[in-house]
Amino acid sequence: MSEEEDIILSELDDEELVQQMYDDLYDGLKEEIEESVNILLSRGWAPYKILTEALVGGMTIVGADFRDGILFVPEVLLAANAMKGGMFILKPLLAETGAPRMGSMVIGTVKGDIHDIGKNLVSMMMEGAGFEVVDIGINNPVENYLEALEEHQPDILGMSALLTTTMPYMKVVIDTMIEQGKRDDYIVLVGGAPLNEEFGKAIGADAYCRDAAVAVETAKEYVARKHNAMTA
Ligand code: B1M
Repeated sequence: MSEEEDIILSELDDEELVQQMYDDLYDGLKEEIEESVNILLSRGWAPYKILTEALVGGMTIVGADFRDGILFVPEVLLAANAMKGGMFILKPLLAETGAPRMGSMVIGTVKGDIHDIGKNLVSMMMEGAGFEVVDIGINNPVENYLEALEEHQPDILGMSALLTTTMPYMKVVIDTMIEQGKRDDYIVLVGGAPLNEEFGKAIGADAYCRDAAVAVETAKEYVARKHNAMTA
């Protein structure tokens, strides 16, 4: 039996357990990640703290080694799958905050891009904050966004991109909305690791959101502004 198999997760203290979760995420061990999430919950950790400190923290390490050619796509897929296992447990807990209904959002990852962990996290946090979220998934051409906007009439359109090659597609979506005279009907928020505030401004989005917490705060602020403008 290897040393790894001897580890009893529930016997580790919080700090050791989080370190172990980094290792387990790195190794794509979904069941272990799920068990650790449950242990941290039973120790009174807030779902958001588990999400950001343990899961996102672990994924940052995976990202660095992926960039440096130490990890490859199959391993990163396993890590992503393990992360999703943990997120699945936290999702209902984040949504259970009893927050009043704040507004609605259609969100999707742009065409050519299949990264969805960040988008899912944003959706979860938005739902937790009282927003109704329609998630249209990954690899969305402009038509998908327009159809979803037409069908659901949300307050907000959210777009996610993780690749420098796919982020310009956000402009295609916004330009099409302008052409069709629909741009000002929605608050457009964009996010994803390669973006920044300048890019958000340059493509005509209302705001760039650095992370899921910022997305929630920005969404609240813009929806309040919109409602104030409507009642003024
Ligand atoms: Co990809 N990948 N990947 N990948 N991948 C990156 C993005 C990369 C930076 C890795 C690296 O080189 N260091 C790199 C992009 C380089 C670049 O463009 N500059 C890269 C590459 C190159 C690729 C491929 C091209 C690799 C290949 O095939 N050779 C390929 C492309 C596939 C495609 O999309 N067409 C590819 C594939 C994959 C996997 C399928 C293996 C897997 C995705 C699995 C999945 O998502 N289901 C994967 C993963 C997991 C990553 C990394 C390691 C992790 C991404 C992640 O989930 N982060 C990533 C490296 C990295 O980012 N460090 C990498 C955790 C997540 C919580 O953070 O997504 O940033 P993030 O979301 C944050 C914020 O950005 C923000 O809030 C979130 C929560 O705080 N946010 C929003 C995100 N979207 C938002 C939307 C909003 C608001 C905020 O709307 C309102």
